[in-house]
Amino acid sequence: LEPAYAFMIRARLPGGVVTPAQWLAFDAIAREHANGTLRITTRQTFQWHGVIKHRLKSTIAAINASLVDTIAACGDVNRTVVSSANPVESRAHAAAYAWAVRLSEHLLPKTRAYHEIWLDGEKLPSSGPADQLLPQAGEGKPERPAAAHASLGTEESEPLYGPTYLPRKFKIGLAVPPTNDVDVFAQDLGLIAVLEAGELVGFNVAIGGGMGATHGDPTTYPRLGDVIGFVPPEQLLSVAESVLTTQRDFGNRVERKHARLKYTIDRLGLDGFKAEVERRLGFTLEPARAFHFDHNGDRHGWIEGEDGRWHLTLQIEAGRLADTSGRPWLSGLREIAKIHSGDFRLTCNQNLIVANVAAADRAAIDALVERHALDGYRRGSAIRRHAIACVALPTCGLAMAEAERYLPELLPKIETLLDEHGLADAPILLRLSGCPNGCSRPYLGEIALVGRAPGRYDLRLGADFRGQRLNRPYRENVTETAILEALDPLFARYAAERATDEGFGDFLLRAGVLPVETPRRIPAE
Ligand code: SRM
Ligand code: SF4
Repeated sequence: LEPAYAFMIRARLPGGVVTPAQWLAFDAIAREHANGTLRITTRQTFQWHGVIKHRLKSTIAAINASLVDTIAACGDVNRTVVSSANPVESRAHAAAYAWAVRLSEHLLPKTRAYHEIWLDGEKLPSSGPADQLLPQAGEGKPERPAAAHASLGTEESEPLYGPTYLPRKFKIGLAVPPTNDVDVFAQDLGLIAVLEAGELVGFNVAIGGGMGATHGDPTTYPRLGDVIGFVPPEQLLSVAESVLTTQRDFGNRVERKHARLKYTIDRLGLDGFKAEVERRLGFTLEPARAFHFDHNGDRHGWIEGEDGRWHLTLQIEAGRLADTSGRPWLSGLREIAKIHSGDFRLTCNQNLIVANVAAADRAAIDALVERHALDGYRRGSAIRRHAIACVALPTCGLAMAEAERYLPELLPKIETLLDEHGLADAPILLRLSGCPNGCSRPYLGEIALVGRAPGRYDLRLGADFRGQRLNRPYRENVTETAILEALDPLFARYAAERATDEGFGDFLLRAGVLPVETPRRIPAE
């Protein structure tokens, strides 16, 4: 008799858009095939935990039946492409999302293996909502693919990846300033939308971002991407392909710890890597355009879009949708999906946007939100609204300490401290990771805890709230008591000495608590 091995399944959901019908399908999969929860990830997709081995195939088939697949959601390939979740601002946001879908499709593995193993050779009939948003030919934008999924799984070999795929995972994110909600500088390939008169004219290209590190190994480190130029939309696919294939051909295939693009760039030198990309392209990149980010969080509550539709951002603690005592969130979202005619958008901050709501439908959504205790975004402290935590224990095999399950314990203690210093409304970016792999992008937290051992963390401080500065180590391998003792006097000083609108991380540098010099990469201590 085989033990009941349980697995995690992750959907590929470029840009994080889900229709109500898909939501209902995912919810049913969570209850019937998994552990009764849906988990929004830091790359704006869903994970199902606790899928028993003999149910893997039927679960993946059920996900595919909802016109979403799980191809390349894991592995040494291009992963789910993330894109600014904010559907509010402009048509440029829709265009950026469409590019996320297009990049994701373009860089997919092309062999039939996935379909043969999981779907008995069947292909998906057509795409979901993303397909409808793809820019049309003749608009100075790329042509619409015949059907987003129709070209999948037709090849015998991998035209792009070759027989040995990439040395390591590869991640792409698109940000639409002024919001950096995807943490564009944490991506292997970050694309910063450049808008002129509200229209998308291209992207600044940033390469070499990555968070993962190993405790005690200074040759591993988090790194922020470098902006190397500007690309108009029609050249975007070629640029992405050239960066990816340069990494494919030059990445370290001997030492897995040094296999990510960031290490390839540091080994070849940024100029050397860029020159190789441009050699493959056959042209040089235009100089980068000016850009500015305000913050890398989500804007909670209702926001009106330029077309008069409304969008409600809900705060979902650590992205976990479950029915727990006093928080019937999974059921609440199911009820919303039943009446909602717009779509849902997952954010890279593990939150959820009930998007594209007609003004007349807002009251009904609000009633369901309130009835199911999903209205925490109205009451919670600012630090709670922005906190994110990786999954960690019990399902993550790499976890050294708790993260998602620890967040609800830690938050009230930090809130009490903040309250004592009159800082309840201070939006401070808190990130928890159960190990230095950094799945909550902790090196970009103004306050971050990185797990070392059960109950012990490295405390890191001093990132900005824009995703443009890494934090620095402040205390190593400490307990909760030491963490709170370290934070207390810093909160006191922040309350007394901060300038108007000065962020906590910025203050710590200005006040001399932390070194001002911004290491572009920080060796893991
Ligand atoms: Fe991650 C591995 C969860 C975003 C860096 N990550 C894992 C695994 C699969 C553990 C494993 O390999 O056995 C975790 C599964 C836990 C579980 O039980 O579900 C896991 N990572 C997650 C998620 C679910 C965290 C979350 O709480 O939301 C995120 C899923 C993303 C997605 O939907 O695709 C997640 N992981 C990230 C991010 C953030 C991002 O991409 O924006 C990072 C840092 C960025 C980066 O890649 O540099 C990240 N995960 C890692 C690493 C370290 C990679 C490295 O370069 O060193 C590992 C370990 C590895 O790859 O060997 C890892
Ligand atoms: Fe697991 Fe570490 Fe990623 Fe957290 S940061 S989910 S503990 S691999």
